[in-house]
Amino acid sequence: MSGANGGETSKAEQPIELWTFATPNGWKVSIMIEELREAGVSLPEVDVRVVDIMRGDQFGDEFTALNPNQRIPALAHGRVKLMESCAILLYLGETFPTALLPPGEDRWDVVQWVFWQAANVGPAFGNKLSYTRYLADLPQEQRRHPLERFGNEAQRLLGVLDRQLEDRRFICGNEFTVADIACFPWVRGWKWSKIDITGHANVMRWLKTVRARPGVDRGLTYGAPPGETDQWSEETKARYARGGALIAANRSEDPGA
Ligand SMILES: N[C@@H](CCC(=O)N[C@@H](CS)C(=O)NCC(=O)O)C(=O)O
Repeated sequence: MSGANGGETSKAEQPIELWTFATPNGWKVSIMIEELREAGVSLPEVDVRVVDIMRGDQFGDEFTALNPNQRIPALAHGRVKLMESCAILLYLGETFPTALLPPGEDRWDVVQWVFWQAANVGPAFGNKLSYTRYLADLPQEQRRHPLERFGNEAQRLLGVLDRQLEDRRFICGNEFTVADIACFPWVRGWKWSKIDITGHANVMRWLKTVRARPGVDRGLTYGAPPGETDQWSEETKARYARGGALIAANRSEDPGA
């Protein structure tokens, strides 16, 4: 891309397009953007494009060209086009250097926890949520095994996280990093997914500490109905339950409806 002086426009000047929706994987990236701002990074313009996954926007041509996997979030920045929320966290962390993604050997500690979230927490919590809220109409005998399997796995993962947080303020030590950003939105939704975290005192303390950060607070507002950041209205719950059920059944609402 050429700048006004005919040279390469720097990354700091190229607008960022964030394609997202108000869900845990979407909030990872909006929290990252706001935490970078909190850390003093002067980000380029961020153009937030809402992909309403309950209407099937993720299957549209424009979004599919950006993200062949047809899941939010996705990000475009200059020539870089990215799917997968954790890849986006690492990209933003490297492009705009701060303590959120430390350099050198410390980086690997953070990276392993980011992968741990993507490979374990996301799938277990996401599946538990689906069978709890979105596939609630299935016969009980079809739900019993997945509910038990994903519920037990979520508890196992919470135990791992709780032990990691025993003598650390944040997942990788005293600094808040992209590892915390990756894990927080899924753990935060524990009441909605009916995954009881109250037996994990360190996780409860960490959740409160992370939630109190101004960058996290702003990041959570992206796409959320005003005033419903922490507590959805009955109407919003019903909308997510309906939309989630359609997604779980591989259908989406008629965009024209
Ligand atoms: N591993 C992916 C998961 C993305 C994902 O599953 N996104 C959900 C929302 S949280 C989605 O777009 N669902 C729409 C669908 O399943 O059709 C990531 O971390 O980005």
